[in-house]
Amino acid sequence: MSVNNCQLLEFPRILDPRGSLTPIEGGTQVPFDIQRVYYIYDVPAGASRAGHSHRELQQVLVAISGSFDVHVDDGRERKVFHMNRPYLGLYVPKMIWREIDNFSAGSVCVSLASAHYEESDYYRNYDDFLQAVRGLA
Ligand code: T46
Repeated sequence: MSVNNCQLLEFPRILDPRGSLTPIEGGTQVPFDIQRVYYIYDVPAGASRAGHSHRELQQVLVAISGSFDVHVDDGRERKVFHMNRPYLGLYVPKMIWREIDNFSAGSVCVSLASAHYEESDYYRNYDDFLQAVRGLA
């Protein structure tokens, strides 16, 4: 898997004098069926999240409110995405190391995930991730 497979997805925006609405449908706006949604909020200044990879899980990360940076790494190349629009999602496929930092005050990161939570799906140690990536290459 390559960081070039990490892509920004633009979701529909239904603009209205009452406010804006963005629908996200699994299998249509995101390239998998959504099995789980979780969100990260109340992040203290200077904190970072993630710092791991998934063996199989695919996700889409959305800055529903505020902004943050997502650093992605395939073991060879790295990229950074600054997320700051509620109608943009970052697709992160399996076997990509990710870290999230630079959260603005009050920001909320929503994750749409392709599977239920499974701790055995994680690489939480970077060296283990690198070994796995090299083994697959
Ligand atoms: C990711 C980034 C963006 C659960 O019980 N259920 C869940 O669905 C999740 C995601 C976590 N947990 C438990 C596991 C840990 O005891 O919540 C605790 C914190 O999880 P973690 O340290 O993995 O949180 P982050 O913010 O470092 O990472 C999470 C996701 O785990 C990960 O898939 O890509 O958000």
